[in-house]
Amino acid sequence: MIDISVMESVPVQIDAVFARDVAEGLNRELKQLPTKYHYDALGSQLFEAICELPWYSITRSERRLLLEERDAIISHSSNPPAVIEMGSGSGEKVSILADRLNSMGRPTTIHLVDISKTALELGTQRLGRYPAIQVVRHELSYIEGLRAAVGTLRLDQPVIVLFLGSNIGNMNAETSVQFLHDVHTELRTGDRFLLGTDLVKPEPDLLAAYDDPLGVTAAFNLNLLARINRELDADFNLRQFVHRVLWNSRDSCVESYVVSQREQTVCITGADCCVRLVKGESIWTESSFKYTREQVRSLGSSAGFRVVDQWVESVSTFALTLFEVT
Ligand code: AVJ
Repeated sequence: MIDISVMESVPVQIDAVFARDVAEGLNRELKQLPTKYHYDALGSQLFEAICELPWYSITRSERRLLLEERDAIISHSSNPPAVIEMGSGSGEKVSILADRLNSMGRPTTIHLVDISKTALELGTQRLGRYPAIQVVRHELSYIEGLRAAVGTLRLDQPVIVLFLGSNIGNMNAETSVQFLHDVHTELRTGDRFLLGTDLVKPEPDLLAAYDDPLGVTAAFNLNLLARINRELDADFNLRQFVHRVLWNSRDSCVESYVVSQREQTVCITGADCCVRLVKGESIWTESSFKYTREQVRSLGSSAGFRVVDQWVESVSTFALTLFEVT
């Protein structure tokens, strides 16, 4: 006799760091889950879908600006620059620059830094069509990946580091200043840094961007619970949670939560813990900070960068700011 129940139970390989982060966040007074865990294979694909939503303008605005300004961005020296993108995702943004670099005909290297394997695969595939571009991937966190990429550069090769898509928006004021300091530390005089930031806009527009009527963002957010179920052998009942967002005007960020629809206990076996949730209790999952143009410039300046230029997409207000290490 074959024991079907044994055959059907898929062994769960527990990632100890993920387990610890989840247990730690859920045992806080105000429950939270780390934002970066949204991006498993499904989460990465859901994010790509978000970028296509009419209510989420970041990606389209940035694409327009990159297309319009790519010569100003990459042609500051006679040598084509090496490009390093932190958080490259599917590689769609960097491919706009790659296309131009490729047509310049002189070989260069693009480094993709991302914690998502799926993202790196998509990015490598996309850049594969440019013969003059060599692609190097780094499955690492932003700064670790930046350091690894910088370590491979020739001394005479200019570099431009990209941090696009308002990825910086997931960092609070303190963390973002520290982060830009860390980026600055890794670079040499003359190196450039291009930062994409979403700007403050009317509240209804911000809320629709993070709570779209198709429910794609809700799926993206709730997938975090589904991922914990899959990878940490937990029993979140997804039908008992809803996606909620609010605009925090004091801190200037959109906050995302998953909210428990009733009193319930959830066990995360792989993290050795059970947590009790009351009806209406929120688990914080993400903050997306929004800036003014001046705030972006002074953020870079306070980290030691010189502002070279800033381009603003006026329709939906998004900014690309180009910095240089002096
Ligand atoms: C990838 C952090 C820029 O905050 O706008 C999109 C992620 N979350 N919709 C953002 C996200 C919900 C996104 N970033």
